[in-house]
Amino acid sequence: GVRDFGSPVRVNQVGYLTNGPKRATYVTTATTPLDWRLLAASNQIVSHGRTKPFGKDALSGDAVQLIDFGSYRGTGSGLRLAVGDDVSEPFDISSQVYAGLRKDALAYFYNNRSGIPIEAKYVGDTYARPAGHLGVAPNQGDTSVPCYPGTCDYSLDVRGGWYDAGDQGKYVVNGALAAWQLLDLYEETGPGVSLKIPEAGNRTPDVLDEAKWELDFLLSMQVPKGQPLAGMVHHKIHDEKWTALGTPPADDPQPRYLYPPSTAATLNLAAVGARCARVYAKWDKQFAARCLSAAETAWNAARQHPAIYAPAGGEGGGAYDDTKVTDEFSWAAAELFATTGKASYRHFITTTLNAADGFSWQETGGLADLALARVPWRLSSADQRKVRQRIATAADTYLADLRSQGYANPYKPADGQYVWGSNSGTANDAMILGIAADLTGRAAYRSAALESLDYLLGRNAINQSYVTGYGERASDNQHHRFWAHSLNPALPSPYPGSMAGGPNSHLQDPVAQRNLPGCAPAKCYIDDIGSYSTNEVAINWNSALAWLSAYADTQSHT
Ligand code: G3I
Ligand code: 9MR
Repeated sequence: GVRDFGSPVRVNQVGYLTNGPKRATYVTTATTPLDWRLLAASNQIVSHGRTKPFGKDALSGDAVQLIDFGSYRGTGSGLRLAVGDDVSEPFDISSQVYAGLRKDALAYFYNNRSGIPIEAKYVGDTYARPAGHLGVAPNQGDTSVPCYPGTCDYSLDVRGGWYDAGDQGKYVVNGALAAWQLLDLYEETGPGVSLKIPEAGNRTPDVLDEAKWELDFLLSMQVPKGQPLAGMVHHKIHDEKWTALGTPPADDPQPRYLYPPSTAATLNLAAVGARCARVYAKWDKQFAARCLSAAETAWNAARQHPAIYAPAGGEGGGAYDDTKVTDEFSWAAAELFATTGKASYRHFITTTLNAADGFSWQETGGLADLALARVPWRLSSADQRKVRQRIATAADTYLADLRSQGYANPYKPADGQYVWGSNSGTANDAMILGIAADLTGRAAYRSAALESLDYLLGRNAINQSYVTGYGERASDNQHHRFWAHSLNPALPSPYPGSMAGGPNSHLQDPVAQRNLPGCAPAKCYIDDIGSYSTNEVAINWNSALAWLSAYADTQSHT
């Protein structure tokens, strides 16, 4: 049947920063300018103007017009935009719109910790749960995990870390990216907000405590001295078979295995380990030294074993397969150079940022430039300029892509298809825009970074906020084994601040295939717990949201 997307007036359902851009999209076949009204909660008209015809938005197929109400300087809550009889979802205008999301996007990580009870005093009764994977029956636990049969003959204590997503596997490649993004968030915004976590109140910033929970796990995945492939890093640890949705971590009865080391996992540990050494130097010297030593060991091991690839496919866990690791070598070299200043690493930095690739768990080449941008003192002024220029050039493309779409979005895939996790594409592109704004001072980049949040929070082709608890029409049924309320009312819905993967043209699960045949790329999304290819959550997606919402919140003070 025809899907009902609610009001044709599409806004950021959370709100707009008082000092930020304020635009909306109106779905209409009208081709001439129309009158819009901004309504206060009292229904009083506080601003008005004319829409701007846009035409057809390619990736949604919608005919739209644009509304710019940026000239309104007031604040308020429960505001709505109206065109004729069409009225948007309500939203706020305030300097505080991102204060809550900034914390909740990070609270995602505590909620998904493995190997520790999630306590009611931090998350409330509904979300509390016993520790998973410490070997308490029926769990097999992560305290002594054997290698997959026939692949090696030791076991490792790999407790802790974050569960990847809706499943309870733990994967090094994207785990390292997620931890890296939280470390970069810290470098971007400083100590930042306080979180409700057991470590709060120690002398380390809470975001670094949260990242350390994952880093400790990542370090534990390194092959010990004396074993074959010593210094390499196991690609992943996960269940032998998929468990059913609605299986909380502590109830997971599956045997778990360490899967063989890969060059990609090894290099990603080298990269995040190097970043860890720089960031924690000020807070925990011992830990920083441990990170650097593991990173250099990993680097040397990867140089000796440069082509060990994790296979595609498999059962009970994600593959995170990748057979091109020149980009992982380059990212690791850049992070190691940034931290140590050793010239020997420079020569291995072979990639630069480009808009088409951006970055993701699979494409890490662009991260080399983002690493270098954090350490200008290591570069000549000519090289600093080049890095800045490359980041600005990518940002120019994202800006143009955003402006060329009816629903402003820096993510605009060249093949016209949205990929699995497309919302992280939006958020990661926005991160690059934010960094470009810092480096160049160009206001247009800042605006575009902020407008990317509008897309994620409701100004899109399906009037959907993709973040639980944020917006009137927010995702609430993401694919998750514990947050499975829609299957079992005794279990909670996703914790507020959890971002769905988002539209995926390739319809890679049965629920999407059944419900979304023929969908326009930007509409290939369904808020159904079964749709893992459009509606899962993941650490490397929420880390992108955490970075972007922290950036946006700090922009409210500039
Ligand atoms: O690399 C190709 C690219 O060349 C091509 O143009 C494009 C379009 O077809 O596809 C690209 O490959 C995609 C790849 O992600 C990289 O973006 C695959 O089609 C796509 O299937 C793959 O999706 C990954 C998915 O696992 C399936 O492997 C997602 O990125 C990844 O985030 C997701 O991760 C899962 C874990 O496996 C298990 N745990 C949950 C987690 C989140 O859903
Ligand atoms: O729950 C799994 C999810 O985390 C993965 O992203 C997805 C793709 O690897 O697989 C999900 O597990 C499904 C499996 O692939 C097929 N049988 C049903 C599983 C969902 O319960």
